[in-house]
Amino acid sequence: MTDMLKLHILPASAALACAALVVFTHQCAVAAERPNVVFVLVDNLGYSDIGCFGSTKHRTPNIDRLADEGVRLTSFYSVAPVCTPSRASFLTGCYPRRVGMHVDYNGTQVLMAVSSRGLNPDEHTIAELLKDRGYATACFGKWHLGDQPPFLPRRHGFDEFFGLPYSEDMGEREATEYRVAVPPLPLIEGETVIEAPTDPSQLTRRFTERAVDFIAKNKGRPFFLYLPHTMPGSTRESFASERFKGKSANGTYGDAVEELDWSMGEILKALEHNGIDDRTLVIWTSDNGPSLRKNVAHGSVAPLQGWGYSTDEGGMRMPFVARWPGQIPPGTESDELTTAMDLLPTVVKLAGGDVPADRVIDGHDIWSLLSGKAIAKSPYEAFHFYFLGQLQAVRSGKWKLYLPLEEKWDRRRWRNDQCDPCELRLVDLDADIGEEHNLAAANPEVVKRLTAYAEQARGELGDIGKSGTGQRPAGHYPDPRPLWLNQVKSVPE
Ligand SMILES: [Ca+2]
Repeated sequence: MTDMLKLHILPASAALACAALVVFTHQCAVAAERPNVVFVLVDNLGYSDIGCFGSTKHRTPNIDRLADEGVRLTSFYSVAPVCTPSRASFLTGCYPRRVGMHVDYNGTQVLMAVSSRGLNPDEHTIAELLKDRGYATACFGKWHLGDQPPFLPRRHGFDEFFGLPYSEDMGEREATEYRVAVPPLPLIEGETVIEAPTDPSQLTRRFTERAVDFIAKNKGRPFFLYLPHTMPGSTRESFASERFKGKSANGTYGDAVEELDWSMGEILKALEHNGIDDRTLVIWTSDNGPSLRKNVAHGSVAPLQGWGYSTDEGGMRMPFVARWPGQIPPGTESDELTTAMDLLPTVVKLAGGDVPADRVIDGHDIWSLLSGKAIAKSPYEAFHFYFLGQLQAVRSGKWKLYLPLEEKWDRRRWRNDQCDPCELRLVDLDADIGEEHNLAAANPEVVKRLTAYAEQARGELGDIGKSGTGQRPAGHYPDPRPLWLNQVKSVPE
């Protein structure tokens, strides 16, 4: 079979095509029904921090190569502007409020160390669904969906885990009257702490080495490799290993970004070296926009406005590239609205599986968009921007409506003193990607329509002070313990 023929047949319905054409080669069956998936998620990196999304500061030739050989999505959103809820959406295909991961018990925007909350073991992650399809699965990087035993990656479908249970800025802290002690930053293998404190400057290199080994070890079977890097990360200064330290034109942040690009290059080399390039889908994106660190901008979101930890475009619109040689046409792009919730339905479908039918999954299969179908449109009638538990904005088509709010919650939870009360604002993202002009007065019907979507979301998913009818509970572990070095695992799987 020629590559050209594969390109025409496979994207439409890979599994069906292979089933119908019994003369298909074994390679086709493997490639079409069960692609490997490499999902790289970086932390707190901005919309224009890589070359193929406009960066002129950072050298990112390997990530840019993904775009040259694949597709860029230019209106792809993370579903929250901070780590924990964003990651919950990527892995479950749901809004954070749907699965109870929008806030920690104490009201913080992400799960803190030694929290009794975590991703409910009853939820189905991508890893679990792919494992059911015979995939080898691994997570090398920052987890941040619960640090207690029932919530760690091994309990959520990953055969292997090597990484941090939470953010690299959650280092050792003594107990106080109000807070439990937090141990030195733990590096975990499986469910055992093997180093503490671990050196964050070595993490990108070490996660990459593990990824390359995993690819080689599993080249003969389908695999799902989740690589949630800790960089550029949450600390004021980012970290990079010696080879990259001090080498970029943008300080420690740039050094970290360029090491992340090196990492992507190593993985592409490993896929080629092991002969599985053409049956591997690679996805690369970020979990939320870059933060202002002591009011200094390290990353870039231009031409968007706003920063990480906000529902502005700069907080939640992410650079996204995907590559699958022979299946995704090279050098393509789509500006249709897509989100992190779409990863699960899309990937599970490509693996020949189905999304769980016993619950609501908010995301959609966007393979038609990734594979360049000319007529493919966004599957979203409306997309909702929550910060913690507060619904702050709604997008439908080109319109984004910022809802009128008496008190707008921001990263300090907390009053946003630039905007209280916040006025209703309607922006046309096609004409005004920088969100400068409020067109609400001239478009009352649009305001009415998007306001109705917001009301639907409030009923289904809830809002500040109001539960939604479609929410499911987070996981709860009544006796959380700090993850100390040399602690014996005490909770059976
Ligand atoms: Ca983050």
